[in-house]
Amino acid sequence: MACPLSCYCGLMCRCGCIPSPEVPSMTSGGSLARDTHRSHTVYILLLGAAETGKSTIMRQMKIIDSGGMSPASLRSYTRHVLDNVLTCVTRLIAAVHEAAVPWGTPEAAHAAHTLAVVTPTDWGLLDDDVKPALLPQDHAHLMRVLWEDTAAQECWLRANEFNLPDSTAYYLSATERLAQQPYLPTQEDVLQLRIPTRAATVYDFHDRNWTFRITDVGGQRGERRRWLRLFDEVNAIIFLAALSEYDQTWSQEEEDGMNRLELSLQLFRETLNYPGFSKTSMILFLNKTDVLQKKINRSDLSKYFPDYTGPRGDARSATDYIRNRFVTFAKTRDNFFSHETCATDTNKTRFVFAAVRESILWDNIRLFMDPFQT
Ligand SMILES: Nc1nc2c(ncn2[C@@H]2O[C@H](COP(=O)(O)OP(=O)(O)OP(=O)(O)O)[C@@H](O)[C@H]2O)c(=O)[nH]1
Ligand SMILES: [Mg+2]
Repeated sequence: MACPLSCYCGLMCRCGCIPSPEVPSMTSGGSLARDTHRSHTVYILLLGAAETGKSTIMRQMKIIDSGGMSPASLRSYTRHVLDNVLTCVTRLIAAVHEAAVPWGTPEAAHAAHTLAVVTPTDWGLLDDDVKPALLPQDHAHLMRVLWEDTAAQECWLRANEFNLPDSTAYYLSATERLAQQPYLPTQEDVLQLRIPTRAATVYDFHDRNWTFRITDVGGQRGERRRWLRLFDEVNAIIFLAALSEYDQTWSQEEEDGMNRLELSLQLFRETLNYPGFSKTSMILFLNKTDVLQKKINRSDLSKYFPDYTGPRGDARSATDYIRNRFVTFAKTRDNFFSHETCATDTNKTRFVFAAVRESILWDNIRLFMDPFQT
C-alpha cells in the first residue's frame, strides 16, 4: 500500500508503506479530506504557564528551520539583551538588599551603589533614545565585581526565593563581552532572552507537503484568557512545564503565591479536559533540564512535594516523579507523548523536533485513514 500522505512515515517505516512522492488524493470523507488546504496544514499550539520556555522553543524552531539567525536579525535583539542584563543586575541587587546579606567587599558594595541607580536611558535602551544601545565598559566591570561577590552568589543560590531570572548567571558572567564594541548578539544571547509574550505569534515551517503552523501565546494569567479563542482547529498541543519550577512560587498578585509546578499541573489537567481536545495530539515538554540539574543538589524536591520519596539530589528520579505527576492526567490517551527538553540547546532540540513532527503526523495519518473520526 502506498502511503496516502506521500509520505513522512515511509522515512520512519512505521506503517510499512511504500514511500510515494505523490500528493495524496483527498476526495473521500473525513474531516481532513474536506478541505485541501487544511489537509496539508497541521495546527500546533504552544501552551503552558509563563516562563516555561514557549517562546524560546519557538525561537529554536525558527533557528533550526532557517539554518540560523541572520546578522540583521541578531542585531535587532541588542536592546532586548542589554535590557535583560539591566533587569538581572537590578533584581540581584534588590535580592541582596531583601536578604540583608552584607556585601563581601567594599568594592562590591560600591558597585551595587552605582549600578542601583542606572536607568534604561543611561544605556540607550528606550525606543525614543537617540543614542545607540550600548553597555558602558565601566558598568560591565562593576557588574563583574558584583557578580563575583559572596553576597550575590549566596542570593543566586537562593534564586527561587527572589524569583531571579534563569538567565542571570549567563548574562552577568558575560558583561565584558557584551560591552565590547561593536556588539552583535550571539544566538545563545538571544535564546537566553526573557521577553514576556503579549500577543500570539505564528510561524509556519514546511516539511514535505505539510505546513506546520505553530502559535506561541503568553502564559501569564492575563494572557491565558486569550487561549480559548485559539482552541478551534488545533491538531496538536505542545504543553510546556519547567522541571526546575518545583521550588518557585508565583507572586501574590499573579497567582496568590501558588507553587509554579502545581500551577503547571493544574493548567495541563484543564487543557486535557477541554471539550474537543480528546483527538488532539498532546505533547508535553518537560523543559529546563539543565536548570533542574544545577539546582537539585541544593533544593530538595520533597520539601515542596512531600510525596516524593526518591533519593535527594537525583535529577533522574526528580524528573521521573514530575513526569508521572503529569502522565497521571493523560493515562487514558493514546495520543500523548512527553519529552525532556532544554530549549536553549539547539542540538538537543533538533532531535526532539524530529520526533515531535513524526508523532504529530502519525496522529494525522490515522485521522485521515479513518474517515469516521473527527
Ligand atoms: N537555562 C534554560 N533557560 C531556559 C530554558 N527554556 C527557557 N529558558 C529561559 O527561560 C526564560 C523564559 O522563557 P520564555 O520562552 O520567555 O517563556 P514563555 O513560556 O514564553 O513565557 P511567557 O511568554 O510569559 O508565557 C528565558 O530567559 C529563556 O531563555 C531552558 O531549557 N534552559
Ligand atoms: Mg513567551
